[in-house]
Amino acid sequence: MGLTRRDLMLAAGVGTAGLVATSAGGAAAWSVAGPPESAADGPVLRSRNGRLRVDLSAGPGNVKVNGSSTGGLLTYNGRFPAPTMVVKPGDRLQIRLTNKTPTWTNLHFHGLHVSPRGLQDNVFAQIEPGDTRAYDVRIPKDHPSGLFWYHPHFHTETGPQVWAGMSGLLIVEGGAADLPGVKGLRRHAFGIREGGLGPDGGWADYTSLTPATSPLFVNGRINPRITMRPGETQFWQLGNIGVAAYYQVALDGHEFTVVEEDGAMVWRTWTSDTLFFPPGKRYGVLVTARKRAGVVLLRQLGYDQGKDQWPAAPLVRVQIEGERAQSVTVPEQIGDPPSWLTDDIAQRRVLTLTQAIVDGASEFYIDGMLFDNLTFADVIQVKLGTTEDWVIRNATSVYAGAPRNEQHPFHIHVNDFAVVETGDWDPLTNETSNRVRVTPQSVADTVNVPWNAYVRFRTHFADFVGRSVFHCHLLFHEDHGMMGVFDIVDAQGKGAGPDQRLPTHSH
Ligand SMILES: [Cu+2]
Repeated sequence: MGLTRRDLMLAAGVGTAGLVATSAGGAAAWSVAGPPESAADGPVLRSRNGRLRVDLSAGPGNVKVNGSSTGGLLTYNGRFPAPTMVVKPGDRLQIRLTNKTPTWTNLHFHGLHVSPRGLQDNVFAQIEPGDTRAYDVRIPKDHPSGLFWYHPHFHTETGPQVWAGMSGLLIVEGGAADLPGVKGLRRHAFGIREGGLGPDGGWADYTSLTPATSPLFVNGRINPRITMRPGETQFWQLGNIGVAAYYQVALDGHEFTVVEEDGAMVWRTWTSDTLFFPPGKRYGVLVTARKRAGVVLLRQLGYDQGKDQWPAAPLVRVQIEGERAQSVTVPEQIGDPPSWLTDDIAQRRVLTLTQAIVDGASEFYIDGMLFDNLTFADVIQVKLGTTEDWVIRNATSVYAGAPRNEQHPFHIHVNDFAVVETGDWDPLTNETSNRVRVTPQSVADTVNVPWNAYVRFRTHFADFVGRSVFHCHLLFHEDHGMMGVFDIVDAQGKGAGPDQRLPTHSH
């Protein structure tokens, strides 16, 4: 319901650009004819009268990938990527999720500040194969505006299911998009992710994921095309909705003015030639096209994550053409920092990310613990309404037993944080160096922690009690243990819900 007719109409607008995979020395080479502009942004489902009702069916089936029917994916409603959902602060997001996959699943709304209990943003929810469950996510009236995304978060299945196609964009309207001058600009939302075709032409197996053989998709397309008029300013929201790739993104000869980070308007804008996207990261930016017509490319410049080296690749073809347009600028100061940034610190915590090879298999830990083994004694208790100071440090180099180190994108659910300090840290001597005090200009929900380094942030636990998680957003790491649990508890001791059982079932 709701989806069907609109989807059919949108599908009719999608062109016939072919995805061509040719075998050359065993490696897949990729080329593609330019898809029509209508395909650059995927299908959109918008809330009406305070509600967005969606039927989502998660399951296998042949799916159009870059214009070609492809088997071996798991998708929502047969779409790759899943439909973009657009809601407003104060809306209810009501999703009837039917699980037609062969394993457990659930839904996570990455970055949303909503309840982690019941069937809202509850990663402990378990939806069995064949079951249909009704999510009812109540988005607060004062919810930040920006780009979010949704994907399954059932432990051990998150990586395989997102890899197979189950992720999509979620936009909360307002914020930077409504700034004077910005409102009315042409907009694009780009969900960027890696993927792959197997030898049989179907979607490649998750375990075969390598940077060298993974083509990059933007809204399910390889190198989609958009247009800009000379001098035109557009508002772009970009997010990394894949499983492992890191992106350093640039637009030839242009710069980005950052107005939004991780689903919240920044309070001080900044300009940059590049945008850095570890898994899960999002930015909203203003881009002003040069005055000369022609084609420029939005590019992945490439990134060395330590274990994986992501190569350079084009993402979007930007055709600058037509009549000159008026450029738009915004002031540096567009908002105010959250008042909790100057709160007294109720609690300081240090979390250490490590990994090891055990019996030939990779294990990933937070403070030496696998998520699978956590008991109630390992759950971090935080108090509703307080502000804490957390240090996340990466000791991968000590335990990796491998010549290369790894970086970890740290992500926490329910509440945002503001990074206040970064630096190097030697896990052998416990000495810190190159300390940089950061004056926050924005909040975030995802931050990269390089090897032998640390990140310090402040976070405030507002509005919602319940049990939730923090974890590495490299989904293989998360699925293999690098995830911790925290309970937000109110003054009466109310916290985790009855449907938020730990994997050890011992709470
Ligand atoms: Cu990691």
